[in-house]
Amino acid sequence: MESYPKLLQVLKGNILSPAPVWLMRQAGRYLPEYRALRQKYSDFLQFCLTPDLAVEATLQPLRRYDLDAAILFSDILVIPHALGQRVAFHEGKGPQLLPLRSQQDFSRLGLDRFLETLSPVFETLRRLRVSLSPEKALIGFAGAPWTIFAYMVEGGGSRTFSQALQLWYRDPALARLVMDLICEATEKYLVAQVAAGAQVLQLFDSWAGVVPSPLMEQVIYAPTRRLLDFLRQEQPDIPVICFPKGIGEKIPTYVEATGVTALSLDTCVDLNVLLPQLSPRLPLQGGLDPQVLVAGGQILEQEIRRLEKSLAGRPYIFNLGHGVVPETPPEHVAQLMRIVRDRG
Ligand code: 1CP
Repeated sequence: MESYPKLLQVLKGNILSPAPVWLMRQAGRYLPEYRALRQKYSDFLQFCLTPDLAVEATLQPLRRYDLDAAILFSDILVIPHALGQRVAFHEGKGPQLLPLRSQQDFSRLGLDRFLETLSPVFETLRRLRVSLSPEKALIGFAGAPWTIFAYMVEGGGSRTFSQALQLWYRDPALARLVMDLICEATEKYLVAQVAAGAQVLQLFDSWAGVVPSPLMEQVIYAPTRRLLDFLRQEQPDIPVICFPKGIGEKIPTYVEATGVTALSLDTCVDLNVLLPQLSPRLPLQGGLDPQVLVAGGQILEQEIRRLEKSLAGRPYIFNLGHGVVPETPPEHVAQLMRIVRDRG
């Protein structure tokens, strides 16, 4: 049992104190060694699809901090890329995709070369599994179907994703076709990640919060349920953590409607209101405001203790309520680790 990853113990429903810890976006731009590595390669997608680089970027934060898990270094937008959509990352501008708005745009996409295009990701996972010590969990991930749909239809980041929402009203038949393709692709992708060594999966639904209530069933609940049912059937022992960012008071409905096995909390939820509505057995993760990590110092300790107090008595994995932001001082992550570990 000694070397069985603590993260997996919690995901099976055990309560550990101190809680295991990893951080969303624990690799990336706040680390000088990542910026140095990244500087040498201009194309971010190719960076993600080069195992030497992706392995190195994944391991960088684990060399600095005693994190309980490594998360595959990649991006959620490798799925549209592998389906044949044009995806580009421009410095400072975020991702840009050739927007998918018509049946004709849709007809250019397909699964023919999907797994082949993503094969470097699987190679990265295989190499990571052998280089990580057995007590470190290896996390694979994908965007949740709606968040991928949002980027594919909108053509890039957006505050509202109005084009993506419009498609459900304007041409629901096409919207469903696109969503089905994304679900099928994501199923194949995640099953292949598990075959390559991922022990936990996380689904990032970063833009769940922009979806209006009447669309929630079609756009969020049904596709997520389909994906989780499929994974449970194919890989019954692999826990899936879902991160439906920004859905607030809809969380209990989301849990019920999708059958999630573990839930990652954003920074908006009021735990005093939410927790009494959730089963005490549901493993939870996250919640710390990434801006508190930027601030560091006393407020960081206060907020960590407040979270731990709220979540005491539940299976809980320490994490942020969203990703580490680039301006985070790396010393503050070291401080976070000391505070979280100093317990139990
Ligand atoms: O030049 C660079 O270095 C690009 C910056 C960058 C990085 C480091 C991007 C572009 N993606 C990533 C890595 C990444 N993305 C990881 C692995 C790193 C880790 O977790 O340690 C993961 C899990 C993601 C997931 C991701 N990509 C999400 C979901 C999580 C979230 O933050 O909400 C989303 C929405 C994306 C899209 C994306 N990719 C990159 C950017 C800047 C964005 C966001 C664009 C936007 O604001 O719409």
